[in-house]
Order: sequence, then C-alpha cells, then structure tokens
Amino acid sequence: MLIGLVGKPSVGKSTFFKAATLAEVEIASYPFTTIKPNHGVGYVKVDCIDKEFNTQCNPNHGFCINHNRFVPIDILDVAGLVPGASEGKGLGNQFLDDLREADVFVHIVDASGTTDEEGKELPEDENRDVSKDVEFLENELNAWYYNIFMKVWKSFVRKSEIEDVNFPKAVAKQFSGLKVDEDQIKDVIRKLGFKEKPIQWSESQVKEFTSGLRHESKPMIIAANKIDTDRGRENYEKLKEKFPEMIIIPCSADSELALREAAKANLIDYIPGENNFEEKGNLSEAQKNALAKIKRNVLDVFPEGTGVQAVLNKAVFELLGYLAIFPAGATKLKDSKGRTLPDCFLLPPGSTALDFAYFLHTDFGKNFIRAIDARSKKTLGKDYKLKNRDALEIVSR
Ligand SMILES: Nc1nc2c(ncn2[C@@H]2O[C@H](COP(=O)(O)OP(=O)(O)OP(=O)(O)O)[C@@H](O)[C@H]2O)c(=O)[nH]1
Ligand SMILES: [Mg+2]
Repeated sequence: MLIGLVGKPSVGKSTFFKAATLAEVEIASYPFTTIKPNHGVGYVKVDCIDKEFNTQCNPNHGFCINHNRFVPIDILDVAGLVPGASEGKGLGNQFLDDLREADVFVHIVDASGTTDEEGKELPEDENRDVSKDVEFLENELNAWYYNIFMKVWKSFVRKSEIEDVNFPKAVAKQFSGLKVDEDQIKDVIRKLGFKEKPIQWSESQVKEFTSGLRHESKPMIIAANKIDTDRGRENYEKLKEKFPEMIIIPCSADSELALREAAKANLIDYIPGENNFEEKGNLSEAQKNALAKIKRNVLDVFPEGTGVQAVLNKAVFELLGYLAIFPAGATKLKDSKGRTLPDCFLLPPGSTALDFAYFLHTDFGKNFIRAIDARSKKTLGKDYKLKNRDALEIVSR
C-alpha cells in the first residue's frame, strides 16, 4: 500500500509526512523546500481484535496501543506541483513519475488561504480561493496521464489501420508502471459510454478517457490542512460545499507533528487519531501553552482530532475499500515463536478466503481445503468474501 502526498508548494506535505512517519525531513515556509522525494512508513489504525479474545497482541510489524493496532503503509512526499507543471512550470511534473506506484493520492490543500498558486505568501489583505487549488491539481494530474497516453496514440492509430489492435491491452501496456490494468480501462470506457471506436475518438473524448483513467487508478482524498489558522475552518467548509462528491478532511499536520513529538519525548500520552492527550512529563510553561492551544483550536473543535490519522484511514479503508485481515488459528492465536496475533494484512476489496490463502503463500492457495473463522469456529469455503477485521485460519493440504 503506497500513499502519495501531492499538492502545490508550502501546503504542508512534508509536515504531514513527518507527522505520519516521524522521519527527519526538511520543512520550511518557502516554496520547493522538497525536491527529492521522501519515502517513509506510516500507519493505518485498526480496532485490534485482541480485545475480543481477551489478550494482548505482539505485532511483527507496526505496534498496538490500548488495542489500537497500527498497521504499516508506505508514504511518499514529493515536490510541489504548480499550475502549468505539465508544460514544464515550476519543477515540471517529471517527479510525478516517483508516484507511479501509488495506490491513492492525498491532496494536501492549504486551507489557511494565505498562499498563492505557487505557494508564496500572499499580502495580508488577500485570501486565496482554495477551491482553485483543488481544480488545478486535478487538471495537472489529468494532463500527466494525457501526455503519457499521447506518446502511443499516433503509433496506435497507424497500427490499427493495418491490423486489429486490442485497445485495453495496448493502453495497459503503456500505463503498466502506473498500476493501471485492463479491467480498469474497460471500466472507464464502459462508464463513459462512447459509441465510437477508440480510433475515432475526438481530442475531447481522449481527454475524458485519460482523466477517467487517472481518477480510477489514482483516486484522491483531500486533506484541508492548516485548519488551526484564522480562516482554516471557513475555507474547509467552503471546499465541502463546492465539492460534495469528494472526501475532504479537516487537518492540522503541524499540530499532529507537535503531539507525536511530545509523545515520543514521553511528555504526553497520545494515541494518533484521538482528540485528546494526557500530560505526564516535566513540561515547560511554553510547552504547556503550545499543547493547550492545539487542544483549544483543533482537538476540541474537530471530532477527528488533527485529521492526519483520519486522512490515512479514510484513504485506505473508505476510498480504496481495503480490508484489514488477521491470520489466526481457530484454536490458538500464537505463532510458532509464541507471538499473539503477530500479523494484520491489508487486502483489496472483494478478496475471498482463497485470495487470502494465496496472499499468505502460493502453497496455501494451491492446496487450499477450507478457512475457519477464529471467532465463530465456522468453516468457510474458498469463495467466502472477506470482511474488514476478519480473523481466519487457512487449512491446506
Ligand atoms: N499553521 C499551520 N502551518 C502548517 C501546517 N502544516 C504545515 N505548516 C507550515 O507550512 C509551511 C510549509 O510546510 P512544508 O511541510 O514544508 O510544506 P510542503 O508542502 O512540503 O512544501 P514544499 O516542499 O515546498 O512543496 C511550514 O512553515 C509549516 O510549518 C498546519 O497544519 N498549520
Ligand atoms: Mg515538502
């Protein structure tokens, strides 16, 4: 699972990244602070099943606090994108190639409204229409796909004059590095309902197709960041009104970073995603004030706290519909090393018990006999559709 952070410069991509991964990265108020991509490990939060079994898990990967299981995911933070990037403005959009492998994008928007389209600070009396940032970014991402597509379009047209070309297959090949498959291509064409053959498509039809493909293969969730600022909340509300079909989450990456760093330094107890914390260490007056401000301006106002955890969770579980699955013996929850419920895996929507067996090991898949639900001890067949937080044993020959 790879989540890509995108947005214009200075919106707080690296701050979000650092808050989610605690990796050391550069953060600054001038545009293009990040040039080379930052790659790190963050976590999605899953209500751990160990509680139901009256036990405490020992994760092989990630960690568990108070029965909140944090399952690792990869996150990529890249350079800022500006309008016209597809024609080479700013740093261009070549660096988007770093995001080819992303399963989902988080578009970080500066909801403070204090920066212009290139991430530069605006004069005090000006306020940016933040919906423009959402629109231009969509356009730039779509142009990226369009340009990739146009590289093969001409040769495709020439070829199809002589022989029958399998369009979905040819397009999938061109986009193979971008995690686009033939089914997605067929799906997009079906949804668009074009009557003409691809070869007869007009320029605008080609654009509709490549935008649709971008949308399908790189879905996007919006983090309305900097909600702790004066205009943050107002601009977030405006975005929700303007784009009712999008998932938009109020966010304060800066606050999350402060909370996670304070927790790491043992100054507070804080579980990412919660809207409270408890002071425990020797806090200076300045630290106390800073934390009180976060509580007042962010945690007490927004039910999902700073929003950083909510963004990651919604991207993976709501937008992509992934399922958290625990391998678990029907009679014992420990593995051979004595670890309790050591694993929790993320599987794509629609996965079956057999898919899960193959996911664990090809041999389990090939020699699958049945699955057993560790809660109910019921037997499940290979076509059983997995549900989020299922705990299953795979029995194989
Ligand atoms: N008030 C407030 N400021 C924030 C927040 N998140 C980030 N910032 C500030 O915004 C500025 C830009 O942050 P970065 O994380 O470097 O932004 P970026 O999007 O990575 O910028 P580029 O790498 O230049 O594209 C810094 O001064 C941050 O401290 C937030 O939630 N609230
Ligand atoms: Mg950055």
